[in-house]
Amino acid sequence: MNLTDTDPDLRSDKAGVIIPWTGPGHRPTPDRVNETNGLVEALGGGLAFLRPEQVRKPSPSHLLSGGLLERLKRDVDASGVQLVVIDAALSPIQQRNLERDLQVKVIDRTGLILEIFGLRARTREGRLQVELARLLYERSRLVRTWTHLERQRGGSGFLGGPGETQLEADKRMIDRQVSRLKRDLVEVRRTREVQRTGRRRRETPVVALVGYTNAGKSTLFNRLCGADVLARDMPFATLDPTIRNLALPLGADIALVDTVGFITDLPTHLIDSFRATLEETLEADLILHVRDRSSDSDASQKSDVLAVLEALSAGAGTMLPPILEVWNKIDRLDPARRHQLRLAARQQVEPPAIAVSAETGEGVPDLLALIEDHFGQDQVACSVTLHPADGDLRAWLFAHATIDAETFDEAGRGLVAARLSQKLLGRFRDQFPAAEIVVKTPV
Ligand SMILES: Nc1nc2c(ncn2[C@@H]2O[C@H](COP(=O)(O)OP(=O)(O)OP(=O)(O)O)[C@@H](O)[C@H]2O)c(=O)[nH]1
Ligand SMILES: [Mg+2]
Repeated sequence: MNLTDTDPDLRSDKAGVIIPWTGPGHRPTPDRVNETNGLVEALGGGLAFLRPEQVRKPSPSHLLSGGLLERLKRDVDASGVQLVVIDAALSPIQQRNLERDLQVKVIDRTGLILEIFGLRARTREGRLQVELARLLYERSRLVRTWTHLERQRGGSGFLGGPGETQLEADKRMIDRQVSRLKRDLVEVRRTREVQRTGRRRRETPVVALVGYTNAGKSTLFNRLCGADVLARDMPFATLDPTIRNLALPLGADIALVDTVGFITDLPTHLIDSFRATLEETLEADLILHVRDRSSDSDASQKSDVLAVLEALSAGAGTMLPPILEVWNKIDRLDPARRHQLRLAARQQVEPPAIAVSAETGEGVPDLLALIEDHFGQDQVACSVTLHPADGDLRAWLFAHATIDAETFDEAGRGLVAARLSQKLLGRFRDQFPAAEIVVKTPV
């Protein structure tokens, strides 16, 4: 079995899907059912049946047992599906037992999301990251591979016999592949690091679009940048980040980044292997949190997104960048609700919010103005005295700051009036500790 290839069978088969839920209050909302539907359709094979199923007592051996399992078996036989998706977390044992009883391939939510990532990854880094996540996932579930391989080799189950050796060998094989992948990733990232340093040197503020999958990040990205990245009604349409420069109405440039979407129960192996890409988001100067305000699940999606962001920033030991909320898809709401949201957005201070439709463009000019305000906010005005030998200093100022005026006195000293952000001011002081600078009021 090649652990790293996307299983072609999964893509061509119709699937049967169960969304297990436990007690009251956990019944999946229509949006959640839609999401699962979308995830399974993203595999490309279509859907034979999908239903939420209340599992009062999850069985440790199968998750579903008794009548539920019987019914599933009947549906599988009747529809002839070759794939069953259980939209929950299955233990390796549960997965193996279900496969044995149903005689079809069974995957859980993590397996499903990993498959879709596998189909979507385009760049080398994206592919390496998905491969790494899949390997780590497989490694954590090796109990299944063990039985499978033992059966294949006719192992007789002696204590410490061939089966166990095979398990160890499998683990070693995966570990070797993991190390190789990690090395390749370091190499790919080094190349990207060079490009990022270039951006930083130009001091273009970076703004990252972040949000739940399907919230409309790419649609907004395209509208703002006149770009043409894939925006589709399907989960994880975007996997690899795209960056474009964008001129704000008053002329300042920002670099806008479109990123991979988040999802409830994002597999930890995926977070781990996408950490480098995701952490770039944390280096942004501003996060635009795009929310689908027309979705029933908007509130839970928001908290899932924030939980991932907070976990990432805790892991990286950094502060989260400032967040601006973009309340998207308001065109899908009735006029009264739309009006109400527009007002509520205007009143919300922490974080600031703006109601828009990326689809129709409504509210987008206000969004741009809000971004502009944000970056305008921390500008300070200052005047710097330049001596004839201060060529470096002058060059730095002209490269980084907005210059309002430059005058000279009889002694040949220059006086530059400039505006720059607090962040740049800090850097200026680090680099030129002896400079004669007078900071005036914030602009
Ligand atoms: N009605 C309406 N539909 C929208 C709006 N914004 C996005 N959509 C639709 O929502 C779907 C998802 O949009 P995307 O831009 O691909 O969403 P995304 O956040 O980039 O999703 P991922 O890349 O999968 O994380 C597409 O079918 C869009 O046409 C909007 O403002 N109004
Ligand atoms: Mg997208």
